[in-house]
Amino acid sequence: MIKSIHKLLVPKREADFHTLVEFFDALGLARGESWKGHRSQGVKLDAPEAGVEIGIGQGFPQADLVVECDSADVLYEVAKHRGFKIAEEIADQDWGARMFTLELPAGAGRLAIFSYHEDWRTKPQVGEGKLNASGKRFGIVVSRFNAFITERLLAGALEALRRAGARTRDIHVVRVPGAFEVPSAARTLAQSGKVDGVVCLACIIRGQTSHYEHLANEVTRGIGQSAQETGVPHAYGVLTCDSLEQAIDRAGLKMGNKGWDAALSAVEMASFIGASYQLPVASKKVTGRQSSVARRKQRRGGH
Ligand code: INI
Repeated sequence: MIKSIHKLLVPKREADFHTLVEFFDALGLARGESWKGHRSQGVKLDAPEAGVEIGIGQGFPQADLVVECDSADVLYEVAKHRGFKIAEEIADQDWGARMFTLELPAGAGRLAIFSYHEDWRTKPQVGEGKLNASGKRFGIVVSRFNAFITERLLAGALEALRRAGARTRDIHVVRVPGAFEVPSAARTLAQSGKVDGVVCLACIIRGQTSHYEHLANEVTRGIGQSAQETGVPHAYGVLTCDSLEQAIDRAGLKMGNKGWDAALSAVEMASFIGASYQLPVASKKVTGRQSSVARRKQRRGGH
């Protein structure tokens, strides 16, 4: 299975290496692994989505690397501010995007940066957080009780946060004895002011306790109350199952892992709440811009 795809840039001068790292940092890519050996050093900068695009025909960006972002205009200003050589000025494209290209230092290639136009008139005004965790900090509270299950939930949550763009150093894991202790630890993390979201992971199995209902209710209530009183998003990754088999099914890595699901809920809510959500105001008539539907149609038809 493919784990990731990275474009390799190897400038000759160390100064260019740092310029490139700072530039991609400034674009908002998330710092991934880095290393420093006796012959080389490197750092990975990850995007929430990456891959290979294969095209044929005309009108493609003339670039070695293509970045899609929320606003090409903002990144255009960043690029100019950092002294990058603009190869093609920012302009509306006939395929519904706004794009510019720049020369990376030391012949590292040409980079195209674009964003699609958004037109609120053609779609309902939907508000939602983004599944982008870059720059966000998360606390994970995980119960040691039923560790066989909860460690799988933890692995799923960590992988989901990393894939959504959170840096490993921005994820803080707290282990507690059992589900009952999860809400108070979650509240402590939320009140620390150092996390944008808390992921709560535990596993309560009916057969294991005569007070299953009390425990499950109390944990659920405690997590909800902490979320509401602190204003910090808490995600509920607590399995309440009739049997160990059921718990195993819900803690499978990748496919059906409640820890993974909870982590993505925390990312979405951290983005929504972190953006101090405001109801969008009906937009003025936008001229010269395409609707997203037209954009999609046109995109299917090519550049
Ligand atoms: N804790 C769990 O996380 N899951 C359980 O199924 C469970 N059972 O079965 O009792 C459990 N009990 C421990 C509880 O959460 C507290 O840690 C303990 O009571 C100490 O406060």
